[in-house]
Amino acid sequence: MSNKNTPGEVAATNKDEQLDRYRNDPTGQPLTTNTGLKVNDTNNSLKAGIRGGTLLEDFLLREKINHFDHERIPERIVHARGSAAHGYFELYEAIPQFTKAGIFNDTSRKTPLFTRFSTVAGSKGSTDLARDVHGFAVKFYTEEGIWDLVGNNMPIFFIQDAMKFPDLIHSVKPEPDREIPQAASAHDTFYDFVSLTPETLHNHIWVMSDRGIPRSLRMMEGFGIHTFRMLNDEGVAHFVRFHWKPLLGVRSVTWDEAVKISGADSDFHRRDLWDAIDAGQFPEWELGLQIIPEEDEHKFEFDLLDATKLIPEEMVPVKIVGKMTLNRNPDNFFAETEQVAFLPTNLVPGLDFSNDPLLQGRLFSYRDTQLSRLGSVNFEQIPINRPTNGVHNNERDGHMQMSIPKGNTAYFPNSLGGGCPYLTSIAEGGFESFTERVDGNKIRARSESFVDYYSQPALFYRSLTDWEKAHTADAYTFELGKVNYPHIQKRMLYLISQIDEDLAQTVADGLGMEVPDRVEGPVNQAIGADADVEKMQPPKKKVYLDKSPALSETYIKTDTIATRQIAVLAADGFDGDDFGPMKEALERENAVVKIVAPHGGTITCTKGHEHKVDAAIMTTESVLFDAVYVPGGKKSIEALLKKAKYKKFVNEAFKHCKAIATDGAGEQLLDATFVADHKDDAAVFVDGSPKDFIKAIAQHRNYDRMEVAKMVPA
Ligand code: HDE
Repeated sequence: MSNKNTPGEVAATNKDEQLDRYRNDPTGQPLTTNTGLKVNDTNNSLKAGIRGGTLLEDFLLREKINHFDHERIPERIVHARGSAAHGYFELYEAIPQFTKAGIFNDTSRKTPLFTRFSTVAGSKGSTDLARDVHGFAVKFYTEEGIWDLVGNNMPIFFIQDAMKFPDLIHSVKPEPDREIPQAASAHDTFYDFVSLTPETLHNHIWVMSDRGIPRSLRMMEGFGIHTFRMLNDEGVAHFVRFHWKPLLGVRSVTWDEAVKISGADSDFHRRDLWDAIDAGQFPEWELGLQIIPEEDEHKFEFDLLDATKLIPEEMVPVKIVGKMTLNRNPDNFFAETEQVAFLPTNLVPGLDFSNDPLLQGRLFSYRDTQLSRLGSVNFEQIPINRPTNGVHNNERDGHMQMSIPKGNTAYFPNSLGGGCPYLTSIAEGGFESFTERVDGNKIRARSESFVDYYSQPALFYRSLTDWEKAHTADAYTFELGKVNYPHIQKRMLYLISQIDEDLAQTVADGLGMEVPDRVEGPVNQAIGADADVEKMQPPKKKVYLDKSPALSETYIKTDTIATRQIAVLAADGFDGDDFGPMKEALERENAVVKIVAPHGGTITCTKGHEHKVDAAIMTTESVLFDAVYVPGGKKSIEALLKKAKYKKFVNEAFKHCKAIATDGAGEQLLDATFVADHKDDAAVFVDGSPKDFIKAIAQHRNYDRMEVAKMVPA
């Protein structure tokens, strides 16, 4: 790679090394103005007399206040709430038969990357635990330039054509008159839109399932959604869909927890990601590809260009090709996480788009939005957005140009500049667009091959476990219960009945309504005023696959409890002989053990050792933990029993189907709770072994307890 003539920038093979040129460390440095002037007082303004008015002359005051006044930029129009981390990608196996992209051909490379996770609807300061689609955007700094894989944690999208995106987003965002509700889909306008636009049903049922409320950003799958293309050295193309598979498995919280976490710690996901990386517990995802030869394009019962359809893994297996590890937190939230700009148009040779009409619209939107968000066509010069290879072109000037382009030619072709920057042939690595034969009329319409809205939501629902189905039905009932217009609720019930009649009946029972057997007016108004509405009505669901086990959260197996948060309920006089071995066993598995005591500071165990309290009971909540352990110790238990919140803590852990263990007198706390009559539960351990407790935590939840858990008055 050449360092020659890189405007203002030396090429870097290492993103961290490149970022280091921009880091500003104030340690041991004097405070200065932006012009480097050392300052001797930043507490008092310059006044005409000690009690007099402030002088216009005070440039120190003006610089400080002026910068402050302009410290905000517009938040992202969608995906405003997000958290990010640095990491790298490693390839397991070269795949030159599919793509010539360097990142997929060189197993010795460690490609630096920056990944941002987000919710969609809420503002920048909204709760992490909103029920929502989650963004999963990865920026790879490859040797051939930046590749952005800007995906979500669900494999399909709400709409089929980019033209509908502003409508979708306007319907889900807070209603424009009162700006209510924040970060929530449970409101009239969203369901008005969804019920009139049945193509949304598939993504919608995913959001209603537990996938909409992940336990951790580290426990979500990621999907590129659209069909893309891979091109090999000979220009032969394959269709491809991208999948990220978390090594920690896919795990979620329950809705009751989500609501309570939003109050107890609205930064729950952000904190979890940061803490895990900070503790050296680096989250990892494997990258998988579903590869389809060009000639198989029309082999499926759905259209590969339709982003509301997934390709079941049972029909096209996911080929695992590499792994992403996130191993470093950003230095600065604004400079990196807020200013990072993802563009689906950021591609490298060997990758290309398909004609998916949703993807095609995105190819315009992302560059456009950066201009209002970051304010200048030079946004790619912001350190986090810079490629690690050199940038040379004739795009000059503009707000905040950070480079000093040399020479007197800013055009191509030129002879005065020696023909530089010069073009690169495809053989030598110049970008190549796939040559595709296109025939047909220029037409503003929807392909009939897209008109199947029920088959895949039905497949998804059929593939869930009983507890996943029950949670999904509860979510529909909750959301539709927040809708104030019976005609919208009825339209939704009708559409749900087309997915699954039992599901619709359960939701209708919860709403105190009947499932209608028809619905007034065309429910498919997204197809245009002149479309043949009758012809474009969605047909009854098809069954081309009975079940797709890969769609259930239980599909990815894992037995780790690393980073799981274990609450130890204890007070002065707790049994050190119980606690020691349990703590050791949990920490050996890299779980995080936290003492929740009646007060802050320290508590002393029966062995006379002082233990630091991690949280006083009044500062924390059961929903912030994955499991509860109560060591013995008569004095300790007496103290816990005096505080009602400990009983609430245990009751809630039981309600949320978490593992609970006690030793010795710890059982007395259980006896004072709902758990007293359920000590035979498979994830309740009275004087049990740490090994069994650990196994139960690794299972995430004991949902066999679900029906009993509903009775807990917490
Ligand atoms: Fe986005 N989307 N989107 N989107 N999207 C944005 O770009 C848009 C879509 C996704 O962490 C915006 O820089 C249109 C699908 C993620 O910074 C904006 C359409 C998928 C992120 C935009 C879609 C996504 C965005 C707002 C329909 C999954 C956050 C700020 C044609 C495959 C990236 C920004 C980050 C962000 C437009 C549909 C994922 C406005 C027009 C489908 C993860 O450009």
